[in-house]
Amino acid sequence: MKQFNKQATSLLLAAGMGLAATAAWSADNLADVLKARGLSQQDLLAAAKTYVPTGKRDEFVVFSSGGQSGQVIVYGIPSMRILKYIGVFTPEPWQGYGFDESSKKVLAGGRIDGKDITWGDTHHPAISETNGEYDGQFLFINDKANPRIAVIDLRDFETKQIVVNPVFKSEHGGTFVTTNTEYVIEAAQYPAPLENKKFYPLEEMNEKYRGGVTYWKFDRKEGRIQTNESFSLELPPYWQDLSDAGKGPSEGWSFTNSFCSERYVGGIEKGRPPYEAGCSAKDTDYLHVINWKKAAELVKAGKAKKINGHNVLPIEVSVKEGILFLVPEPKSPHGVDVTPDGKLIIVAGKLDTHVSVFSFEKIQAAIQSGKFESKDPYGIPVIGMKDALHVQVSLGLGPLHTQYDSKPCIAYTSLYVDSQVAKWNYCEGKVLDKLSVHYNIGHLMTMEGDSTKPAGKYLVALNKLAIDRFVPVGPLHPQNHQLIDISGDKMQLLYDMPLPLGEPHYAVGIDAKKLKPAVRYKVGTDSRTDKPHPGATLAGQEKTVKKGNKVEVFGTLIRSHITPETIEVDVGDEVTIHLTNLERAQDETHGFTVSTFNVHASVEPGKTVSVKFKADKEGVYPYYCTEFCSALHLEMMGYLLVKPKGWKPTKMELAKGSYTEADYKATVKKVVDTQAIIDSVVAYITSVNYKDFPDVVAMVEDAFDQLGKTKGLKEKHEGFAAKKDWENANLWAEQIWQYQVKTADLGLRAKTYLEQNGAKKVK
Ligand code: K7E
Ligand code: CUA
Repeated sequence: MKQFNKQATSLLLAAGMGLAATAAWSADNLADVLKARGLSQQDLLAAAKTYVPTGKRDEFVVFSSGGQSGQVIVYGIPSMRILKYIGVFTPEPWQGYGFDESSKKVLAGGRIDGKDITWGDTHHPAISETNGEYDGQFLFINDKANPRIAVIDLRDFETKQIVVNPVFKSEHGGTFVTTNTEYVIEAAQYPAPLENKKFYPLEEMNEKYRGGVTYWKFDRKEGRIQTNESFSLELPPYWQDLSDAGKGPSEGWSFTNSFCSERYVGGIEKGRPPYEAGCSAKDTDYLHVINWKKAAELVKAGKAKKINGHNVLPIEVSVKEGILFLVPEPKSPHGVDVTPDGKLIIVAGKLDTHVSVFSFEKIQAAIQSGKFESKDPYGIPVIGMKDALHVQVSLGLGPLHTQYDSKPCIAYTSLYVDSQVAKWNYCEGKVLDKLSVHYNIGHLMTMEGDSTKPAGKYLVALNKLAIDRFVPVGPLHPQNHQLIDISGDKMQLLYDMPLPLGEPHYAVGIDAKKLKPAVRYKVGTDSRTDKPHPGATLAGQEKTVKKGNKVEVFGTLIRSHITPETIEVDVGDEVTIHLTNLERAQDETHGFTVSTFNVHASVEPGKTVSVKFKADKEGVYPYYCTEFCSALHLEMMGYLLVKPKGWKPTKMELAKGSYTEADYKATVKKVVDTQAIIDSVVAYITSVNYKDFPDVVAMVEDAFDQLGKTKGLKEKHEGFAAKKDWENANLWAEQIWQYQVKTADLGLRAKTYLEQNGAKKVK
């Protein structure tokens, strides 16, 4: 943080000097640019704080909900450059998500009542934690509309699992993880009968409608949620909202706020005041305080009842066993955020200018001494607000969410109505600073701000409205994520980023160094199951198998050809094409599609993917690689021939080229010349300490991999030449050159890398 200020000063000095000496500088000096673009020194400072020069990387990585897109958006901080969209609840064609067989199975995990649901209203991402700190292994995200949770593995940034909540019809307060990611918390939103497909009239709201909180058991070794070990607490038909897990002293507990504890039922069409009036009539709603550790034990002890095959602890059991309590919280609260030390719980008012800071110690003292002010209509003990409060602070209009700084006692709260971020001290209950944002902020997010060790430095305001901030793109505006420097005493606005995909509600930011994604898969891996793919194929073992009307192709991909290059089937056959990417080079992804059959796969190095379709129409359908993977990427193709019933071949010869001996000799010379280039590059690489550069070692390995494929081809083309078959002689010599080109390409990339990264001569 000090560093920031130092940098800032020297930059300002530099800019100031520039302004003073304008006349002497060339046309494109800093001062001229500032003037021409109408930038202030403050702008320049912000630019310097956010600019990440070419070749450099961001310090933090953000996982943002993609809102109604059903995806996750990944971007870097401080640059705010978008890095990836992860397909989660919605098919995502680039990654083949929903267009290849394994990813279809992941999406099928999110089917409800036998129907595909191909969108999601994603709200709250959460990074897996170890001892309350982000560990960078997994990401979870919820779907509010169709109560579901997804698991993303951060080794490959792919969605591995979607689970459907068995008892809710909507949810909001997910996902929040416990200190060691034992459970992923998901709370209901709008009350409904817990039993599936059960109808009760709205008049029976109080008796038959229920809310709840689900604790999804996460198996870290498998990287999957274990549904049979998961459970829910039945809760009254208050509208449970957000949640957070306790940590430190409050570990083992979780907190879920609620609104509409009025249990109001609207009906504008019947002349009743709308929900918005009836749901905000009372001055207080309830914070649910739950001992999840004990709840898990009760479930193990058989105290749960099964609803829709899922373990649910009835309210009476939770009350009797002393694991469920309520604390009044002011007027239609929103957001519940446990402080990094786990001692306090901050709830924002939404319709109240206050944030309320509750003390876990006081809550526990009330529970221990049995000091309750009343019981709610369902018999749940209610702790007096005064007995639980640490402090209440008036921050402004529409407080929603709170995040924490690396500095003790410092929090930031979003003020929706005021369109401001408030910085305040929650230990002393003092407002420290306010910053206007643009406009109507929902969530905000500090780096690692949900963990026990927030990293400070930056805050992102996730603003709902952009209004006039960007070039207009029609009535539907992007959202505006604003980057704010929180390293000093005063917050400083640095950058506006339009987010053009859904309404991102929440985001989490992690130190980029904690993420260790893989470069390639072990050859033959099914990335969605993390297991060996039954369709995996090695080079030279490609084959097409036909059994009855089922055709299975076991193929491979490598620059720049697909093996096989012709697939012949009969009309009506069910075709499955398994493809293994044999590349090991970083970023050598191939794609695959077959014309008009609505299949697509992204096949990263080492991955095996299957696409499946019914060849229900006769004809000729090109298939090709969809990633521009090499200079001869366009040649990476083949033909699917769907033959009519009873078709017999008539003309058996393929059209021939007219190659001559001269063509052959020219190709052979090209091969010899190219080899000389390769040899010189190899000589350079081996003359320096290339082994000290793991990236280069990988490139060299890949290069020799490619060159190794030329083995036996020289004898082959010479054999054809001896028989004066110039076509085959020339083409096989050409194929050697194709491999050489890829070798040279990698070699030159390695050479450039070494030159740019200060490789040293070795003897
Ligand atoms: Cu406040 Cu869904 Cu987290 Cu939106 S919620 S803002
Ligand atoms: Cu492989 Cu293009």
